[in-house]
Amino acid sequence: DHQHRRKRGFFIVVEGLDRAGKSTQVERLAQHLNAKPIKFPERTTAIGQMINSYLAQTSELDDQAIHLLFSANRWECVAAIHKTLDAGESIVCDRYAFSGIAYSVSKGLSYDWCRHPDIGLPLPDLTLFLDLDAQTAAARGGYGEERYEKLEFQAKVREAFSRVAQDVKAHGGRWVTIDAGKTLDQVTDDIQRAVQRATSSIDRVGIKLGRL
Ligand code: 2DT
Ligand code: MG
Repeated sequence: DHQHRRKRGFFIVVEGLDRAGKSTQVERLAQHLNAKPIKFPERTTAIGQMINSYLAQTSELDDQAIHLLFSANRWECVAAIHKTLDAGESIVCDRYAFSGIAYSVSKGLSYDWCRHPDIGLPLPDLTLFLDLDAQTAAARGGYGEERYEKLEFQAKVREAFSRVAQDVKAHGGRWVTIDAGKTLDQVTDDIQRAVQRATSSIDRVGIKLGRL
């Protein structure tokens, strides 16, 4: 019974284009909250290894097939996510189903089709979207050799993310856009403020974790 009264951890997702600064900010936020950092794709599982070789361009897969693998990669981690949150530990997650939708829609798949396999996954308490225009992201340099790391494609992804944001908000999710064009420390500050605002309101009303 005391298990039920223990506060669960917060589930916070960080999204954005490649080079928006997600890895650094996830690391900083996890440290700040004493939370567990995780990321998708989780490349170490059997499914994750298939995703990794697809991203590294050493294998080819149909757009639909890789979309479903990304989703399956989340589903195989759901039990561990719940276990962590139920134990009272918060999670800061680098990419989630919103990347799944945005990247696949940018290839021309339908929005509704892309959304379906992730229905029922835990809904984050808060999603922080590190927003940066594709030109600025590209100018930061360091695009690697991975699939999708091209200016033209990234511009489409940013458009797709704005549709995802509207959809999430329409379904009662908390989505906060952060200007990722500021300095690292300013972005860290903005993130911490947004998290503070969101988590204090969750504490007050005791909202349970929802579902996508
Ligand atoms: P990283 O560079 O962050 O490791 O991401 N992606 C990611 C998808 O296409 N679908 C998904 O569901 C997820 C989670 C975004 C690797 C690339 O994989 C893309 C960039
Ligand atoms: Mg990348």
